[in-house]
Amino acid sequence: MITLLDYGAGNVRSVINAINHLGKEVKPVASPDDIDNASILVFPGVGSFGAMMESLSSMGYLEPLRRYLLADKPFLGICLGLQALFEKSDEARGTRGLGILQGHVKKFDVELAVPHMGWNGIRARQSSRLFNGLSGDEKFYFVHSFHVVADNPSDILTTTDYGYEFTSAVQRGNVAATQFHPEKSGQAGLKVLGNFLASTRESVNLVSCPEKTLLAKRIIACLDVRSNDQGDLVVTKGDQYDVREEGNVRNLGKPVELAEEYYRQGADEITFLNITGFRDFPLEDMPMIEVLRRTSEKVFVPLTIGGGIRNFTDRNGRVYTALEVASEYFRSGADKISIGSDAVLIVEEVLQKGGKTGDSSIEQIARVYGNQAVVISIDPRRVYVKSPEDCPHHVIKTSVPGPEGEDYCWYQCTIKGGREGRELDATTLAKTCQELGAGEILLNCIDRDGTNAGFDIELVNSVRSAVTIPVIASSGAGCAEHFLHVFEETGAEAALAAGIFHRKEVPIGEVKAFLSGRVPVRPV
Ligand code: 1PR
Repeated sequence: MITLLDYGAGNVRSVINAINHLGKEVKPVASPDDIDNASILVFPGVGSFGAMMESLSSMGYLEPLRRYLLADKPFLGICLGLQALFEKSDEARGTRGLGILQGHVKKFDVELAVPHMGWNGIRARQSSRLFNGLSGDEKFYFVHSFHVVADNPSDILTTTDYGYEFTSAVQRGNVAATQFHPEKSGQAGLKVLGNFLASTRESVNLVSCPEKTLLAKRIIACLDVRSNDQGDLVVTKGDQYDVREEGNVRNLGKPVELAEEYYRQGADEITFLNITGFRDFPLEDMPMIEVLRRTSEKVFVPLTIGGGIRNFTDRNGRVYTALEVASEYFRSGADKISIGSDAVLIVEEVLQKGGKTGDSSIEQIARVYGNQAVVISIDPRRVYVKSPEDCPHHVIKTSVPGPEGEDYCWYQCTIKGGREGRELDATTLAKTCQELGAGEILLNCIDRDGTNAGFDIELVNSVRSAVTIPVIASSGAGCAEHFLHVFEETGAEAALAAGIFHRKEVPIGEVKAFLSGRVPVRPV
């Protein structure tokens, strides 16, 4: 029996699913005694350092946890569960950590996107039983803005490079902890977790030791999901957001099966967009929750879900907050949620009021689940203008002139799946959402969606240069070269596609094989 320390802050579903997948049962900690009685303890920290330490303290877990660690019983900390082992963190000055390991936690000080999000390598500093079956060339999934600085070099198990070298895993006796998420790192991560759970494994060295580790450019498969006219939940795909063909909703397959297939092919992440979420309330659309639950039992890479995350009053007058909707998605296995229409309305209000309110869904969800868990999905459409003075929005000079020879354009935000254009541009939206606490931008493009004409490089550059959080370029991929273009010509951290994967034109493995050696990718 594996004991899981969950202080109720967020998604531990993925960790439970991964442990179950490895054939072990999980018992969540329900009282301080459960920690004293544990024989193998896994601690996936979620949220922020201050909130985590406060919760551990108020639930009476701090002392039993210290006792457990000082007794050198088998322990695996994940992400914040690694940071908790240290003395203090810049994220919550004045709050003490467990202090089992000497050192502190500091924010990334780099000119790169923060959070450090995606698949990066490791360089081993010592042998470990966690390394059985690994070569040292694998990449693991990271998502964090803070990293530990260990005073004692003998505690460092691995380091990773992101702007500079930082400690990505620690080990002292039977206590180990990783900054990366083994439960979200595909087969390599499952090996690490499996090695930890099988206490009999011997300590081994990694054969390979990269001179420099590189953050991979992520390839994301997107599944637009909705009910068809027969009421079945299907993966569909639009051309410029029109998903109907001869009057019927295009049916490209079953969501769970397709997600599993893309995981096997080497997708670095899977995104589900509940595309009618703006009109059908997701908590009444339970099949989508079920899709997420079943997918997360078999797919061990990050899962994002979007659609319908907003405040809602049902027909009985019961009020649901966007935070409640998001929480249900996280409980069902989502690692990130994406907000589309509501983000536009929130930013309009912020701009109108001249500042944040503190209670928007973006701020609330980021506070509870962390910035990295909040993705903003933008659905912009190109609007041509003759000169920048013609409109109050963020205008760019374009190399693709408009129908009347216009040399300038702006990208208009839309809501309700592109049905309604608003007086707001994509760049302003992205910047404002970052200020509100969003951790990533999913940048679609209605003009390119389903066209196979390639990503809109001008749009990606315009938004990428306005924010410091990662940007996912989306819409228009028609061949492997398009992925190379978007990575070479913009600073996008990830590229998302749907149609070419669904139509089986270019499998994910082929995209990665083409990119390999040109840009860093996670090997399939
Ligand atoms: O507004 O918070 O309820 O979220 C609704 C979500 O559903 C938004 O993220 C929005 O992008 C998405 N959505 C709504 N309507 C559609 C539609 O197609 N009719 N999906 C839609 C479109 C675009 C991507 C697509 C890429 C890549 N989103 O999902 O996968 O364009 O396609 P390609 O590679 O085939 O070109 P809310």
